[in-house]
Amino acid sequence: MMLQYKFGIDEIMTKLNILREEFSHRDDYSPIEHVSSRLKSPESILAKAVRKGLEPTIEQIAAEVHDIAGVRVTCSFISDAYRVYDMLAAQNDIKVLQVRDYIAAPKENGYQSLHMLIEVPVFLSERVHPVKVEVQIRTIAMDFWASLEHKIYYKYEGQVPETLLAELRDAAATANRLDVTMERLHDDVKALGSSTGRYIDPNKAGAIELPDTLLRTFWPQADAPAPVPAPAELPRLRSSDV
Ligand code: 0O2
Repeated sequence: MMLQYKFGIDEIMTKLNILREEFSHRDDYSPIEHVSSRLKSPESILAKAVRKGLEPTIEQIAAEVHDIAGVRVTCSFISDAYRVYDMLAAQNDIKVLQVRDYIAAPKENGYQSLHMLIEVPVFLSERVHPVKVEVQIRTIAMDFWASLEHKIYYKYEGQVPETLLAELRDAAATANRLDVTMERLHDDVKALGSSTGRYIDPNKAGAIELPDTLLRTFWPQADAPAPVPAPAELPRLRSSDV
């Protein structure tokens, strides 16, 4: 049983690594920063089964414990998390069984992450076995918060003092502000990159690329990016032109 879950993890890791490599080659940027996986230990599976009041049978456990095979994807930006979700959900050998969007609706303690429970076929020698894998997709900031919260939770054996819980909720809000700010900055820089104008340096008799917004800051009279003549005919602009 555990081997089948391991194969399920292998399938999803391969899919994610292919996506990551393809993005890195094509765009020089990947929405996937990091991928890790873990197979829940038999002790943790049993503990979860007991917590959920299940019969300790393989059938009950396989039906009700959804995160025996777990894959975690970290992304730089919140929009990347949804992008990764869309790319996985669109693969036609993957069946999405359940989605929990703790980014849109964070948990009471501040936990944020996008969870998708998926089923992937594993091709064994004599049959095809559908395996459930829980994929957690989140930003680096959310991941940082979740791993610390997890440690604190286990250190206090679930009885975390209220002051610490309040600080964790604050920290989750801070992490979210950081995510939102970083994403806005990233979008601004992308927008600058896609609309560059040209500024002719009077001293160097050459043209350098400047984002439109900067060009207009230094050259307000420019309604459109300055036309760039062929190098041989470059004019010398007076400083009053600029
Ligand atoms: P571990 O040690 O990471 O394996 P369900 O039976 O599906 O209704 P479940 O399994 O609690 O209930 O579902 P959920 O909410 O999808 O949580 C599954 C996993 O998400 C957890 O597994 C954690 O890894 C992570 N997670 C959920 N809530 C929190 C949280 O508040 N803080 C942190 N740090 N992680 C969380 P396990 O088995 O609880 O833990």
